[in-house]
Amino acid sequence: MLAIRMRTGRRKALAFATAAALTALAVPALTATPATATDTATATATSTGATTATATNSAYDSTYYKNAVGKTGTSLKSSLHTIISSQTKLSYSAVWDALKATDQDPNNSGNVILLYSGVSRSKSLNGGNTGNWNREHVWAKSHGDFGTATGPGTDIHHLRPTDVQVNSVRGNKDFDNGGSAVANGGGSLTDSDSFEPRNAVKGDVARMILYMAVRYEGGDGWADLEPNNSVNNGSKPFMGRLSVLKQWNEQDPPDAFEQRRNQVIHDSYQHNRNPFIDHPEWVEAIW
Ligand SMILES: [Ca+2]
Ligand SMILES: [Ca+2]
Repeated sequence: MLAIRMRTGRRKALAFATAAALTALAVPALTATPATATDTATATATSTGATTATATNSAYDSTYYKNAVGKTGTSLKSSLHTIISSQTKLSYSAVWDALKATDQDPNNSGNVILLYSGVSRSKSLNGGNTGNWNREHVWAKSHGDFGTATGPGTDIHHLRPTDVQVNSVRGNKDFDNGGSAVANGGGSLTDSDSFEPRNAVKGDVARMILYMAVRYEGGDGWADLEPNNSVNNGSKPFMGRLSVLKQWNEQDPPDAFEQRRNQVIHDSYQHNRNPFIDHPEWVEAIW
């Protein structure tokens, strides 16, 4: 029953996404794009035997997402903003323990997986020295100047364990394709104005950035965070490059690790969800 319901739901989502693309009279590639993202996400859930994810999406569509399902564009973004803004907020010091749970290595409960390098490292090696892991703000703190006060700077949907030195290389660069290999970066690339994470987390990065754009709309004392197509955003409350983030969302659909992470944040910490992990096709529906 649940599987059938999910398929129906996804077909509806696909129909909306396709209709939106047709309405926009976009280039032909765009009409095919939502189908690819949707199909891949479905296939991933099936191939990993993630019946939980199937039931989860179906259940949340009729509850958590009920005021968003069926919408597109600014209407969808606005509804999702209202939904995900109801959350518990963490202090920056509480983020350490939260990340030990959300990013736990599925093969070693004493370790976390580092986002950019893919390395498994002991949970106890958190800190600021070489060989430690620290709290990377995927939406760089300077892009909107939110720092580490309780708010966007402590929102664990975009905070991830990273190697101290790789974190330093990423700095506050925007995301884009290209550059040379980052030392111990697991295949990540960088140049003077951008950072390209390893393939396995490209979609994760895109969905984190777009979560932040929907969650923070400027009405709560924080900057209105938005994606754009630039790579020299500096301290402006923008993050690029949107066209590339959309590609990454499609080429790297949510996997079991990312879905579990979303669930742990929802169940045990912030009690809100990243909608783009549950519905990657909503990226195209909004942007
Ligand atoms: Ca991924
Ligand atoms: Ca925003």
